[in-house]
Amino acid sequence: MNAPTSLPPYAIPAPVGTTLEAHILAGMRGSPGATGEFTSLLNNISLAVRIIHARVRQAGLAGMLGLTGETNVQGEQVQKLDTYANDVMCTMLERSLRCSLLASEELDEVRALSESGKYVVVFDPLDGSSNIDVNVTIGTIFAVLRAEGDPHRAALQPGSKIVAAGYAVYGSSTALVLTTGHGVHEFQLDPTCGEFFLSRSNVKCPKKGSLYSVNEGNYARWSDGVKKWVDWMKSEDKAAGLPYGQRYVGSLVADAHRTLLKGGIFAYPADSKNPGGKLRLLYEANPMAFIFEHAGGVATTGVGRILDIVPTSLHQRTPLVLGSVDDVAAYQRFVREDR
Ligand code: FBP
Repeated sequence: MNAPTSLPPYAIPAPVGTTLEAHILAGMRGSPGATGEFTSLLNNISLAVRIIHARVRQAGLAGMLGLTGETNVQGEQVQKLDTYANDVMCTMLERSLRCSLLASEELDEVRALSESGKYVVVFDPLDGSSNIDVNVTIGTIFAVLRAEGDPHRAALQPGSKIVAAGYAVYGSSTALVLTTGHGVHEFQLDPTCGEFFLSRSNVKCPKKGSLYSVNEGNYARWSDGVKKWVDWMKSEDKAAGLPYGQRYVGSLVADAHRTLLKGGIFAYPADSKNPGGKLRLLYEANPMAFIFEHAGGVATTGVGRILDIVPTSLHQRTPLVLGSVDDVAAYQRFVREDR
């Protein structure tokens, strides 16, 4: 009996989307001298994200909510999911044998791995910890650098040296946004088969948006320039498209992801409580800055380019302003008055 020529209507629809691995491999084919080590490192990171995704989705049932009772190097109370996500990232990076050194928000010091590893990975295993217990979007943020120079200081390279950066958003769906310096691409996790499929390629941050995102609870602690900026954002000015709408989730990944796709501005300025800023340079600001710049957006301290900062310590903080070219330029005009 011959095979049926056309599949019955309830058969599996084809064609299947582009997987993350196929997308990375296609990118590597274009790179002379590519050895596949970079691809396998990124595959290990995406597997870590899928394992963390699975635990996040069942956290409330698996006793994974709440605190461990420990305090991390940031002085923050550690959530059980922080520790779990950190363990998963460390294990997958170690197993990759491609990583000579890692640095994590949850580890006091860098961790040396395989000497033959060509890459350094810096990461925030679980971003938005304050939102874990209330079922609000959280994420994982990472950046990859080449293991150059003094092995112990290889994590302290400026963001301009990054070769790949990405973040995962554990929200209504799980998405992974990634750039290896050739455009910014978004992948959605299909939980039915546990695979990431390309959902948006060559993401561009719009030149101007209509949303601003900042924790206004810090208003009293801000400089005059920042206060004037936020007051202006809320003022009535049809020509300038004001007032803007306000959105603030309190998870960098969520606020940045919305800003990347819809445009507008996210800001975590320095203030009298955090004079150096709150967010961490190496594994929060730098990866986001690399992604925004490759999507045609901007990432600044308000005064200078985030990716130009030469890090001096592992957990140093920085003011961070991300977003559309026009909206960040407006912010900078206001804070310039502070100087
Ligand atoms: P972690 O949760 O990884 O420590 O990140 C810090 C963070 O939660 C960011 O995700 C977020 O943008 C910011 O802090 C929120 O701070 P605040 O509660 O002061 O607005």
